[in-house]
Amino acid sequence: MLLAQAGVQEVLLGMLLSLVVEENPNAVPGGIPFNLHINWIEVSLLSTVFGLTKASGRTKSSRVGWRIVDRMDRDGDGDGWVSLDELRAWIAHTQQRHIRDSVTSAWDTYDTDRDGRVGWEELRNVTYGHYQPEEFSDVEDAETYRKLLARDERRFRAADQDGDLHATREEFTAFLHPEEFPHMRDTVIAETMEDLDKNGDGYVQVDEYIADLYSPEPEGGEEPAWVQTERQQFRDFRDLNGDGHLDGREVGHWVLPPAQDQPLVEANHLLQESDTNKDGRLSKQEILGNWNMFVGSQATNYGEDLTRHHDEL
Ligand SMILES: *[C@@H]1O[C@H](CO)[C@@H](O)[C@H](O)[C@H]1NC(C)=O
Ligand SMILES: [Ca+2]
Ligand SMILES: [Ca+2]
Repeated sequence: MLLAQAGVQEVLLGMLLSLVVEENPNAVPGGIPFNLHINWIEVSLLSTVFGLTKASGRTKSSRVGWRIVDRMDRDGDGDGWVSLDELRAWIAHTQQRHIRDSVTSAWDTYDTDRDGRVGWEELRNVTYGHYQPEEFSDVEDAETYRKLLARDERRFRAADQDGDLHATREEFTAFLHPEEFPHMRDTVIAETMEDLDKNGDGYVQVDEYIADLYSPEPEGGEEPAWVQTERQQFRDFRDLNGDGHLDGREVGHWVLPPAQDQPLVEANHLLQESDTNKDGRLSKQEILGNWNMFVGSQATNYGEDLTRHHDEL
């Protein structure tokens, strides 16, 4: 660092203030809460001092983080606070955008003849090569391939509502994100069932449920406490009719809970955890003070949005 020791603090403080004002033109009346978003400030400061402002991914992500908070409020009532409604709307918006983006990026891969539809044959050829199912014999794990192919075909047919074996964008979205579409419910349940029901009796026993989450150490030993908790969960919340295993209906209730407003659940959770003064709404400081949790949540598309440009949000 080339700055002389004397005066450094004043210089830094000046930069810091101008950064805060630049990023937050309607600065909170009553002063700037330095301590609360120290990470953002530190990173901004250091990179400014080192002349890295635009080059540093972390700086950019912190700046985008700040803007995300602004947008949450501005898309709502713009009163300077983020309410539960605004947080919920933002999370729903982020989810929908994530789904659209994933369909857009898959589309080019699968619509190989560029006719604006994804045919089952296109999807099969891209995913499994130009083999017919019976030709998997030269593949090492032929049985696994056959099963995966059959499963994809079943899912495709469920998504392809007009049954022409060509998926429109909407139908292809249902194929890629079946959990978002009520008419895909049976498919999601069937797939979950197949994944878990190792003894093939058509039910999920508690050991099959646990096996999906945890594999015991080869040398044996005590089961960790969280696994015990999961066993209890199975008994208390998954096995609704208490007959000791899960049927399709119970699996459905678990993986696609009825009428659950997922964005609202997530928004509530973030609000509870971040609302330090318990006034039922979030200030920017409260959000940035608990920023790590936001970075791990759908509100930032699990952190991915922090590398986006402003107008892509
Ligand atoms: C898929 O592969 C088969 C076998 O190579 C080929 O005959 C067929 O035309 C391909 N279909 C599409 C839509 O690309
Ligand atoms: Ca096509
Ligand atoms: Ca079973």
